[in-house]
Amino acid sequence: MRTKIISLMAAAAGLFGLSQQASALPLQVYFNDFEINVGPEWSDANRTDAPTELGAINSYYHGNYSLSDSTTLTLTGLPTHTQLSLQFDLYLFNTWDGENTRWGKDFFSLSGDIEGSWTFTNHQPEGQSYPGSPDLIPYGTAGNMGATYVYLGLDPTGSGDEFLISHTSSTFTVTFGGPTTQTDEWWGIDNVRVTIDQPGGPANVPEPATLALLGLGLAGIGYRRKCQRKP
Ligand SMILES: [Ca+2]
Ligand SMILES: [Ca+2]
Ligand SMILES: [Ca+2]
Repeated sequence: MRTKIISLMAAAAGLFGLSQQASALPLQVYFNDFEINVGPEWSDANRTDAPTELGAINSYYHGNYSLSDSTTLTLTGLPTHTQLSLQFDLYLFNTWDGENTRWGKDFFSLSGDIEGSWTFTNHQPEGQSYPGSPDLIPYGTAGNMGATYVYLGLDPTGSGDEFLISHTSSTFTVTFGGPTTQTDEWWGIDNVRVTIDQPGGPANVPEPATLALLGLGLAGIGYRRKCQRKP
């Protein structure tokens, strides 16, 4: 499949228009750049090494997917929170046809706790429903869409946008869904990051080291009381 890649377009989730804020939530509860593995929190384990030209930015990503393929992220046991932010990079490979009705429409969708669906194109005159403007990074040598990719979103400096939602459940689930009814385009995701707020401020959430010291303190109290009961 790699040899069939003639273009690549990438987008960050936040630029889909739900939010233009930089991530401001303080507690990161999940991150995966897929360099090691996909992980059991995902419903599917596909993992692909990126083209050489992407190597400086990304290497492995979660994909490839096409047609009605989807992959679902499920996080459980989240601490108390009222807001949740999702960020990720989306790589769109080959000839995405956007709003073109003969060869599309080609959709990428989110469902579950975050809902949305957008068309993308890298060559059709009808355009796309996705409102953002990608950054252009040269890919290959020819100056046409077949030899370029478009990169949007989370960059190596860590900036980028996000989906920011009201969320209180201890479980978060989102499905990244298929783009198209055809077979000549596919996608992958990378740098998936989930952050939550901390009601009352970070000071109310003990860090692991604090919890360990607290545990030692309680153990010490128990030991002292045990000793005091001895005759
Ligand atoms: Ca990666
Ligand atoms: Ca196409
Ligand atoms: Ca198509």
